[in-house]
Amino acid sequence: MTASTVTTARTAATNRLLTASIQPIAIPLWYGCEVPGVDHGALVLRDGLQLRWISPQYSGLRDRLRPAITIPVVELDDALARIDQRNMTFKPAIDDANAALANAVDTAIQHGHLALTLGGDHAVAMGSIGGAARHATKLGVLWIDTHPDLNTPESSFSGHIHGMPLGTAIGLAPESMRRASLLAGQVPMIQPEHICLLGIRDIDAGEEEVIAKNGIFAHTMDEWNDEGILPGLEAALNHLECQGVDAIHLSFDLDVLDPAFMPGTGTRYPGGLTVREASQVLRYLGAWEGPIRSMDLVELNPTLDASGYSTDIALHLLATALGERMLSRG
Ligand SMILES: [Mn+2]
Repeated sequence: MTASTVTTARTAATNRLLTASIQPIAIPLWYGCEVPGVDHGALVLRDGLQLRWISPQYSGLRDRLRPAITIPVVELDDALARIDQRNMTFKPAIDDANAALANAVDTAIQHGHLALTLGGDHAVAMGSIGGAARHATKLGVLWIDTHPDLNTPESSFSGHIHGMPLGTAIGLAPESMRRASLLAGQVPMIQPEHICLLGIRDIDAGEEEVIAKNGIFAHTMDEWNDEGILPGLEAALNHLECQGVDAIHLSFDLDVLDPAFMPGTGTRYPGGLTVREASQVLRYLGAWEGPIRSMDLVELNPTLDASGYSTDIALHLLATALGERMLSRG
């Protein structure tokens, strides 16, 4: 099966992954996962992408790459003393950063760029989805992650805000996550039926309930594996098309990879994607004709993998998503 069999009617909408100018937006946020180091991941991805395409063979990719924007994140002197208190202490700092991120994503999309958010932890998806949703009537979200991130401050066991971005985006916490909930200008930012979850395998009971109650499209990693990586991906994309979404945000959490390939991330869980499978998914998405306008790559924590292997893989997958191939023939 090829990408062209998936889409027939949506040729007018543009997939920006392989063709648009690329606007990297680094957001060195770690307050959502409460594990320092993932902030460094944002800067490593930002700078690594720039360096990677210096050689002449990559001039086409380099020409698409715009100077990166870096979203300021307030440095709290006592941050390390505040972690794991389950008291939402980092919420104001996260809200401030996401407000700036949403504006940057909004502007990038408006100018026709691919809005590329480089985390940072997954709490940044509140900002990126908020910004992307401002430019869509029905924003679809393709969420490739070990975690559904459908928690709220009320349901979360850990209290870590990086487990709450989708819960916030579908309006489950209009009061307790008030500022974040309003990032798209309306609550909710997106409808649950416009979300596809792929690769989930570390799922809280409350999240399972939200998935069931709202009929959210969800393939666990085992289901995705049994169905086949490309057929499962096609099913998700067909679901988004059938829902009539007019723009798509891709949110890729590196912890969806198997920890054997991606030890440098904070919440590891066995049985994830191989590097080749992740590459296959990203290359398929690039060839697809649906309206992907924005993307997140999140949760790289280089300090958890001093070998540099995780960073290499993250950059390899990022470059693959943006069109880098092993040979120019594809
Ligand atoms: Mn995750």
